[in-house]
This record gives sequence, C-alpha cells and structure tokens, in this order.
Amino acid sequence: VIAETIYALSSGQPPAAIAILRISGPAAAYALESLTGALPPPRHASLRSVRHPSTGELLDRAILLLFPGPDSSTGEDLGELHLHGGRSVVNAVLDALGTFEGLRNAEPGEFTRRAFENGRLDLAEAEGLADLLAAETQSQRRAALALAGGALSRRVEDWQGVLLQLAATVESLLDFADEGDVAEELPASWTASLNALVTELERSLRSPPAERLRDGVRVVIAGPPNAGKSSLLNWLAGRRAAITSAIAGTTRDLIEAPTAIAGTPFLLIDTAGLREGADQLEEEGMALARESLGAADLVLWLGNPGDRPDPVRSILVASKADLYSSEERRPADIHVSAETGQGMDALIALLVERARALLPSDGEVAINKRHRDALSECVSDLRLARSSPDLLVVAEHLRLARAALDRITGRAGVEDMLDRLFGSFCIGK
Ligand SMILES: Nc1nc2c(ncn2[C@@H]2O[C@H](COP(=O)(O)OP(=O)(O)OP(=O)(O)O)[C@@H](O)[C@H]2O)c(=O)[nH]1
Ligand SMILES: [Mg+2]
Repeated sequence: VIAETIYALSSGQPPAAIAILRISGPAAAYALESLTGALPPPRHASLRSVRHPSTGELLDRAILLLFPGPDSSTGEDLGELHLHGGRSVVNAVLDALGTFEGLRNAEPGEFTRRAFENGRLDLAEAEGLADLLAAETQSQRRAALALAGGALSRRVEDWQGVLLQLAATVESLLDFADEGDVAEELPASWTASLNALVTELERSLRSPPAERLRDGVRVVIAGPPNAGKSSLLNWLAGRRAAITSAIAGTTRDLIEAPTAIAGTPFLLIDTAGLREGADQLEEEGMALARESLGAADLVLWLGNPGDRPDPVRSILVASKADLYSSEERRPADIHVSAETGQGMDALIALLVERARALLPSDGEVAINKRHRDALSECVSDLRLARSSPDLLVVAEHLRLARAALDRITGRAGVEDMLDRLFGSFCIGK
C-alpha cells in the first residue's frame, strides 16, 4: 500500500507568532517544492516564498525544513513550514495543500502513529509522549520524558534478554530429548536466573503507579464540622474552591481541587464535617466523606487525635492556630491557621515529603495499568514455568511470558490499544 501524504497544523491555534504545518508521506517533498519553488538541503532551515500552486499568488514568506525519510520523526519524508501565525495565512496554505492529489488532513495522533508503525518509537515511548503533552507539573514532566525516552522500553528489553536465555536452555534440553536421550534436569543456575527475574518484575509491580502521578496524590481533608476544612482547602489550592462559613455543616458534596505544590501534583478533596445527629442531606455528605477516606492516599485530619481514621496515612492537623496561645494548643503533627497562614509552610513541606514517597521517584520508571497488567501476566507465566515438571509446558509458558512483555512495547496484539492511544493525541501530533 502506498501511504497517503498527511498534513496538519502542528502548533497551537492561530493567531500566534508562528504556525508550524507538518507534511508527512511520499508526496511531501513534491508538494513543498510546488509551493516554494526549490527545496533546501535536508535539515537546513531556509527562507522561502510560499505561493499558491495554481494561481502563483504569494501566500507568505516562511521557513522551510525538510527531513527525508527514514531518518525523520515519522520515518517518512517529512516537511515543516514555519509560517506567520495568522489565521488567514494558515488557512491559505492549508487550502493550497488541499489542492494536491494524494494529500489529506491528518487524523489526531496520525504523525505519531506513523512513527510507531515505522519503528521510530515503540508503544511505551508513544505513551510517554502522550503523558508529556498532558504534563502539568514538573514531576509529571520528568516521568513522561523518561518513558518517552525509552526508560521502560530498555528495561523490557533487558527482561526479554533474560527470558530468551531461559528459553534457549529449555529448547536445547528439548532437542536432546528428541534425539532419544534421557531428558536432563534444568540446571540450578536456570532456576536462580528465573527467580531473580520474577523478583525484579515483582518489585516493578510494587512501585508507585503512574496513575497517581497523572491524577495527583489524593489528599482528603476531614474532621468535624466547622473545623476549618474548607478554609484549609482554599488556602492550599490558592483559590476559593469551597464555600466557608461559621455555620456548621456548610460543605456537603466532595469538593476536588487539583493543585500543584512544589512541582508535585495533588488532588485535594474537601469533605462534609463528620458528626452525630445531622439532617439527611448532611448524612449523605458524610457518607461521601467516609467513602473518600477509604480511597485517600493521605488524610489531613482536623479532629480529635482519638478519632483519627487511619494513623498511617493521616496527618493530625490542629486548625485555627491563631485562636490559641502555645500553652492552649492541642497535641498535633502540625498547627496551622488559614487566617494568618502560620504553620502552612511546615504543612506543605510535610505534604510534599509524604507525597514523594507515594509517587514514582525521579530515577524510577512509572508503571501504568497497562504495563502492570502485562507484567503481572508475565510473572504468573514465569511462576507456572517454574513449577512445571514438563519441559514442553515450561517452554510454552516462557513463550507466553515473552508475549506479555511484547505488549508493553507494542510488538504484539495491541491493535485496539493503538486506536485508543493515538486517538487521544491532538491533530498534528
Ligand atoms: N480564626 C480562624 N478562623 C477560621 C480559620 N479557619 C476557618 N475559620 C473560620 O471557621 C469557620 C468554619 O470554617 P470552614 O472552613 O467553613 O469549616 P469546615 O470545616 O469546612 O466546616 P463544614 O463545611 O461546615 O464542615 C469559618 O467562619 C471560618 O472563617 C482559622 O484558621 N482561624
Ligand atoms: Mg466545609
């Protein structure tokens, strides 16, 4: 099949200082030559007049860049026009491109999909790219860059190397068996190497999930009514996300405020105050509050130490510190005031410290659900391989374990996954 040539605006919506159009496919060079008269040498930025191919009208003066395939980001001939970023400039050049036969508008993520199909990046790296485009905090950016740069792919490759060795040993024993020799036992070194691999995969499975980095560490603010929960939420979020009032029972719904603090993503959740003898609406709010406590990564508990829901995950906060002298203070991990801001720096430092332990650390590869599913399947096949006395069965489980790892980098059985992933990109990426 001869691939169609695709084009799209790859930069943000005009008007802007510069608009970048990308064209990829076999007719890219021809179309760009027709628009600009002469092609520059590969990977050299050159100033060109862009003219309508049939009327010859000057549309813009632009920088033209050519990246001949296969050494381009899509693996195909790829061209970039850096236009002036006005709406009519962009529309005029897009219209001109539309007059060429074999050229069409790109679908969302189609440039990246072609890069994947031409082996320029694997599936885990493409996921990293998607994460990078969505990254809002510095820790998200760092993890996305590592994934996009192949950090996970390289580990998968190492694991595949070990698996191949293990499989080769089994195959050679099976060959002996074919020749009528008595089947040998697998050597102790084989078992040791398999065990080491299982241990390493299990460690990766236990590492903090990438989803927590994407969605933010869930911090639930809870305690009795009027404790100052909503005031604390507003202070931490830096905006008035929740209504506060001196009336006990103000908050009923869960109020979620995604907030980056010191480059770390948090999802702050304010809840209804917990107390006995509330009306029905408030009871519903309290049910939501209890539910969210169950799903919390961390709890800021503004109530009595004795009622603390979860000592491990909770931070005991004494609120309204401005109302008490230091002798009158309740015992707590931290004393804060949303009125004066006292104690907030210490609370933030503590939150960030606790969150870091719950998030993939900087050098570590963040594993998402898709990766985890594949890894768990790989581990269970390795366990079955380890426990089977029949070499044929062992070989089969090793093959399945390899196939599971292949799904991480997209070498096998991932068609539906591809549509989902690339469909989530913007047009022009
Ligand atoms: N002096 C002082 N008053 C505070 C402080 N924080 C909150 N308040 C006041 O305490 C009252 C209750 O604050 P909220 O933030 O609405 O308390 P809440 O825990 O969300 O209350 P409910 O939603 O009803 O459960 C309001 O009148 C606030 O102005 C503080 O640090 N110092
Ligand atoms: Mg409230």
